[in-house]
Amino acid sequence: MLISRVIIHVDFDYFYAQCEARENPSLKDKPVVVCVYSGRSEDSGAVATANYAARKYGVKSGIPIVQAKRKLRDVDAAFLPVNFDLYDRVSENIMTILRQYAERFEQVGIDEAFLDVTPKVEGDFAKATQLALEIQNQIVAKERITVSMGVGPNKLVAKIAAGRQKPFGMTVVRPEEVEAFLNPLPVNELLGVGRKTTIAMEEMGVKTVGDLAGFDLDRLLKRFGKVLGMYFHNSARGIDASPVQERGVAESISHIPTLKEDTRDLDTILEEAYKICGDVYKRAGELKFGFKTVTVQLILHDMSTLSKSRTFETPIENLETLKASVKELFQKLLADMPVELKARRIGVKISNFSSARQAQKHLTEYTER
Ligand code: DCP
Ligand code: CA
Ligand code: CA
Repeated sequence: MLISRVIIHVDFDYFYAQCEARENPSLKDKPVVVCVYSGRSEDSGAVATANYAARKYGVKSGIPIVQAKRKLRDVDAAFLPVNFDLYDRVSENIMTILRQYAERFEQVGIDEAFLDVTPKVEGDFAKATQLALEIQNQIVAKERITVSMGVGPNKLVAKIAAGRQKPFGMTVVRPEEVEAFLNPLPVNELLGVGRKTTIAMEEMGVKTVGDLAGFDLDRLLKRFGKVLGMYFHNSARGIDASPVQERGVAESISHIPTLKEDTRDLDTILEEAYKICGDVYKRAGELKFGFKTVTVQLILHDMSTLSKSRTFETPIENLETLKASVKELFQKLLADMPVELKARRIGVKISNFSSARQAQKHLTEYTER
């Protein structure tokens, strides 16, 4: 017998705000607004998220802080700056719990994940519901954070289900319930149906997922093109074969340029090395990675490699520290290198990241300078 896949989607409730409330219990019953201050003027910037007490007043992600303050002017509300270290730490802890339950695991951003639990529950949705409840309670017990869950036969259905009941909700959609579950929903519940597409579909008389599922396929393909049209058609019918897949988390960032000529001269090497420091440091900043380990490499003609690394107690906070460390490491490495040898390429690598945000596995660039 063909068993259905069983996929759980987990989305953490009002995540940044909930982390803040966990750390400071006095915030528990107040509206909490977490803000990204731009620093331009006192209240310039946007709301990252708000707890449900604040949402009652119309405060939500993305609105200007000034507007949120206006909405909450008569209320005892807390406005807090973002504290990414806290959210990263909580996220990593919860992801570690989730990962243990999944046959396959896929983290999406800081506060969402898919778990394929098919073998564990033998394709049985009743067992899956029990498992999902257990996971939900486990997270409350260990991390004091509530999450909402969706259980479905694929990622598409599980994700939409997870958003149906929040906070601390659980929505289970069995394979035979998919059609009835999806049909009444507005089309913009589907991934990839944004504001423009919603308007375009409305003009075609398509308002709900059910409308889209029943819409003439040829006309749909003409309007949106083959790939997108087919995607909408399948999505509206709850068809999604995409696997739950581990996403690569960057483990290191390195640049390994070729030197203009072979050398063992420290100054020549450092001139090149400092440029690389700037590049990798910038890249780590873009990815919002903190890193603790610096590795330098000397690559010889036969591609044999000499390397030395140093790991700091805390993430490296500035480019100057990185450069100083790189200099020290190359000095040591050159002192150890047999005198008859010269380096053809040099490398600087940073690793041991303190935040596991999404990125490719190894971001190495072999560049010619
Ligand atoms: N976030 C942000 N800016 C946005 C949207 C979100 O900084 N425009 C951040 C803050 C959120 C986190 O991402 O806490 C997760 O986003 P969600 O959309 O999942 O929203 P929440 O977790 O805050 O609330 P919900 O309970 O609706 O999931
Ligand atoms: Ca969330
Ligand atoms: Ca989310």
